[in-house]
Amino acid sequence: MPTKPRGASAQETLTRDHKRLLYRNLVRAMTLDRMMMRIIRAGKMVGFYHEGGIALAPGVAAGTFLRRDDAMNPHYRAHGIAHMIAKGVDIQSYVAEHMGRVDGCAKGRSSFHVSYPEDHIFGWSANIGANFPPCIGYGFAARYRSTDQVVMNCSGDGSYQEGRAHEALLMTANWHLPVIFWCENNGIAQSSALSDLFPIADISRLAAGYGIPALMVDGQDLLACGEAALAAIAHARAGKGPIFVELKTLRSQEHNVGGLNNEGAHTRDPALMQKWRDTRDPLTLATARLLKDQVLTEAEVADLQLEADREAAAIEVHCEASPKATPSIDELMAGVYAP
Ligand SMILES: Cc1ncc(C[n+]2csc(CCOP(=O)(O)OP(=O)(O)O)c2C)c(N)n1
Repeated sequence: MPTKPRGASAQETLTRDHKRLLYRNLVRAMTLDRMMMRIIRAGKMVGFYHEGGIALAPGVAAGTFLRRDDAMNPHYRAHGIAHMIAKGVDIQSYVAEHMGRVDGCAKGRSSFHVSYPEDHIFGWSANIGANFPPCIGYGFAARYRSTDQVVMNCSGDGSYQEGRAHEALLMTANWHLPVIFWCENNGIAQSSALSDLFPIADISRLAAGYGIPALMVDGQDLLACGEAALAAIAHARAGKGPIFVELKTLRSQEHNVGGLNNEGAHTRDPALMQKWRDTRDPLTLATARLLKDQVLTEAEVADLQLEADREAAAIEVHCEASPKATPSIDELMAGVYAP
C-alpha cells in the first residue's frame, strides 16, 4: 500500500473507473504541459511558464475527485494545468490568456494570474503563500453556511516557509475547517534545496504540531495520489476538520522559462534530472501498472494519447486565431481595485 497514514483514519479505494479517469487526466495534463513549453519557446506566450514535467500526478489527483462547488487553489507549477483540467475548467481560455488573446479568461490581460470563480478556483498570485489566508476564509464560509464543501489548498514545499502557512494550519485546526493542505514536495524551492530550508525532510510532520492528521505518498505514483485525494476529501467532507497530504514528487527541469531563472542556469545536476525522467515518469509507471492489472489495453492507451494530442492541437489553433488583446487604459483599469 503506497499510502502511509499518520493519524488519518480515512481510507478509500479507487474503482476501475476512478483509475481510468485519473489516467486520462494525466495524459491530458502532460500533453498540454508540453504544448505550453512549445508555445513559450516559439515566443508566443506573454510572461513566463513553470514547466510541470514529471510532477503532475499530484495535481491530477487533487482535482479529479472534487465537486465543482469545492474551492481549489491550484499549485503554480504547470500553472495549475493538471489541477484545473482534472476539476473540469475550460482550459482553452487559460491557454488563450497565456497568449494574451481576447478569448482568454481575463481577456488576455493577466498572463497566469487568473481565477475561475464559477469553478470555485480563487485567484492566485505569484506571491508564494498568498493562497493560505483565502483558504481559511473558504473553509470558514463552508462551515458557517453548513455546506459540505471542501477546500483543496495546493502548494509546494517552499510555501511552508511562510508564516501565513502556519497561521492557516493553526486556524483551520482550531476551527475544524474542511481544508486539505495538499503539499507537492519536490525537494526544491526555486533554486534552494529543501535540506537548506527545513530541519525536517517530511513537511507533513509539521501537521502533528497543530493536531492535524497527515498522509504521505509517492507523488510519482498516480494511483497512490488518487487514493490520498479520495481519503482526504472524505475526511474533510465528513466534518473531521483539516488534513495534510504530502506528495513526494520530482522537479526534473529548471524553475521556469521566460523569467530571470530561465533555461541554461542549472541548479540541479542535469544527469540526475534525466535519470528521473527515464525512471520516475508517472505516466510510464501508471501505464505499466494499468496494463498489467488489465484496467487498460494497449489500444486504449494509444487512443487516449491520440485524443490528448488532438485536444492540444485544437486549442493551439484556436488560440492562435484569437485576436491579440489590446485593451484601452479604461479597460485595463476596470478590474483594478485601489483603496
Ligand atoms: C513571497 C514570495 N517570496 C519569494 C518568491 C520567489 N519564488 C518564486 S517560486 C519560489 C519557490 C517556491 O517553492 P515551491 O512552492 O516549493 O515551488 P517549486 O519551486 O518547487 O516548484 C520562490 C521562493 C515569491 N514568488 N513570493
